[in-house]
Amino acid sequence: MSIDLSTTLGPAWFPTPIFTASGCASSGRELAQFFPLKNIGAVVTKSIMVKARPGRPTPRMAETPSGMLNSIGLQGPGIDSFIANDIPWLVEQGARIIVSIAGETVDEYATLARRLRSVPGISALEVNISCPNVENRGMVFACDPVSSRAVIDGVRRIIGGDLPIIAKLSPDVTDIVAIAREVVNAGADGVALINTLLGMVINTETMRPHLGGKTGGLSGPAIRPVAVRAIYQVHQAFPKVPILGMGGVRSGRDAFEMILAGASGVSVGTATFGNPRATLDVQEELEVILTEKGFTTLRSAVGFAHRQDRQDRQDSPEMSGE
Ligand code: RRO
Repeated sequence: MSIDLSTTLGPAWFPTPIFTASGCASSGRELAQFFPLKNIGAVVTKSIMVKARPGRPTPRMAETPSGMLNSIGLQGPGIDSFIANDIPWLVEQGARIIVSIAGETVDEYATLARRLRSVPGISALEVNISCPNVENRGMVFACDPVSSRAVIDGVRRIIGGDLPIIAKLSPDVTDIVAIAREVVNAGADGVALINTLLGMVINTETMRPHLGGKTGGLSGPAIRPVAVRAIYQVHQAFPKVPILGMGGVRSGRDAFEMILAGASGVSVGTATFGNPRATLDVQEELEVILTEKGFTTLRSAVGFAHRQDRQDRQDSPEMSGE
């Protein structure tokens, strides 16, 4: 089989389009016992903050139909430890690295960008403006166009042209295209679609919310159609803006669906909890499907589902002016 799986997210190049999803494999240490991290497109690390953080109270996970809720609450070692320990380890593994960052204020994002801009071995920054597990909804920058723009603008000013910026957006908005427009205008090279949806489980025995943090982020196959819809809409509006798709991908076929919708890369997250090899399995399955469908390059499949759509619109009486 000779198929060119390589892809780009703005100026960043990757040999394959299948990545880990932020938050589901920390910095990759646990996964490395199952496959060499250099064999997948990239490791997207758990969103890192300026300071170490213990996260939300337990329980932090709940099973839901075709998915799960998490309320981790940005647990992590803080940027100094991350730069000292995790990045050098990932570089040693030969992994391509996308560092996910999260802050409570625009200034915190800028501080993280400043700390990371000269660290060697990073392919891109994922600017996570959509974590649902924060103290209040006012801190979910991606739910507001002005706040979304302010964060990306601040990071872009610090980073200059050095590193590609991928803004991670929330599906919990009325118009995701409007938010995508803001972050792209502020200098994002691409968008990551989608973060988890805000959800809740109430334990009917205790009659109280199950999660320590009460609400949590819904992930897994249950949200895949929401992700496909968001990717399709954003690709339709901005066909040149690269999209990293994620949300419930478990198989090569699921990844292929996101690619047809317009994703140039696909992250595998929740599936990893049941099958630690899931990212590599998805990659291998995708290669087979692309070949079966007659594609010789990954790139030619990106956004393919829009072609017929565009054709239909051109053929319709309103479009052709008949
Ligand atoms: O840490 C979390 O609780 C978390 C994050 Br940062 C995120 O972006 N999405 C999510 O579902 N959980």
